[in-house]
Amino acid sequence: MPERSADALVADALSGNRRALSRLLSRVEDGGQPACDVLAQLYRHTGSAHWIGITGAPGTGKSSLVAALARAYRAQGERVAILAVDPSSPYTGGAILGDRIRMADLSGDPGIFIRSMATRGALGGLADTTRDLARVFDACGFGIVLIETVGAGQNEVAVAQVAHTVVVVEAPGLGDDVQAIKAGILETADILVVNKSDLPGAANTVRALRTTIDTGHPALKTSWRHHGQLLTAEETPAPAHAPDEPAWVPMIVQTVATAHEGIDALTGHIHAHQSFLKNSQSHGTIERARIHTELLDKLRDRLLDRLLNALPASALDDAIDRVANREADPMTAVTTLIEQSSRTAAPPRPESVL
Ligand SMILES: Nc1nc2c(ncn2[C@@H]2O[C@H](COP(=O)(O)OP(=O)(O)OP(=O)(O)O)[C@@H](O)[C@H]2O)c(=O)[nH]1
Ligand SMILES: [Mg+2]
Repeated sequence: MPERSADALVADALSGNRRALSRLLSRVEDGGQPACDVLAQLYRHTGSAHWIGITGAPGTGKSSLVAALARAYRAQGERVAILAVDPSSPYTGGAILGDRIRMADLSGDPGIFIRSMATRGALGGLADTTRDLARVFDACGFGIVLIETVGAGQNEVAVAQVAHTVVVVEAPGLGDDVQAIKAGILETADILVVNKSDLPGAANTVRALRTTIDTGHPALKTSWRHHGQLLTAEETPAPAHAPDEPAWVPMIVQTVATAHEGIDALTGHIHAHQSFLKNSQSHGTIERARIHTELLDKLRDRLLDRLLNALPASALDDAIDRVANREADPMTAVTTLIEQSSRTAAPPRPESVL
């Protein structure tokens, strides 16, 4: 079957066709120029959805929480998209969110769309792809986008940070100290959930989290930390929030996802964070900081791609050899590579000369 044109596919997906939406998501996930074409058309339709990242150590109950949240948002009349990002184990078929049964009663609902995302290679691009897929849902009228990702390391933290509101899930009994602290994801949290609060030890987990927050959570110093850290320290001239503006301090919510307990409190806190972001004096600054980072990342990627493509096949290997053999230092090798690429770069095609 011939590839549908970007125009037709986008129009069908925007009008609510689920098959078209599914194909659009695949096209975006596959990347390259076809993805760029559809994203360029979709972008102006984005900006109304709230993206909620659900992250935390394996087995804390993220999928259960996502299912419970999806149900709660459906009851509020929202259309809900669920994006499951699993960096380690590729999902197959219906094994969505690692638990078919839990999600089964959601999958017949036309107001819910569930998509799992295999990583296909480099983790570095995962956050980018997640952002692009969330944009597809956003454009297609899903007011809530739930992004589940295992908070296991820096790359997964980057995925969580794509979201507007980051919910970090903890559970009792995962060890003496709070797991997320080790993984470095606690400081990205806007809301902390102690799930499995029906189990012994929940109160201890809450206490440990509260102590951590009270003793110097970055949010107590800057309200824009997880958004603001998109800027490097040198690039950040001053806190993005107005000095007299209250900072957002992460709240702790206890839930029993499997029994739907605490879920309304959680959606309430998510809503409060959404309002905080919207009403914050620094809203525009935060948004610009996010765009700034995304543009720099994309520029870096594109320029690197262009440079590598313009190099003779063995140039990079030769440079590695020279550096390894102490014939050239790394910076000199890079300078040589840049010179080589501009020498061998194909002259611009006439039609692309402005
Ligand atoms: N007792 C209790 N068990 C729960 C609760 N929430 C989830 N579980 C159970 O914990 C197990 C893991 O739940 P999941 O929702 O798959 O956890 P997850 O964090 O998505 O797991 P991964 O995606 O594998 O990291 C399942 O057996 C759930 O039934 C809860 O609130 N209380
Ligand atoms: Mg899961």
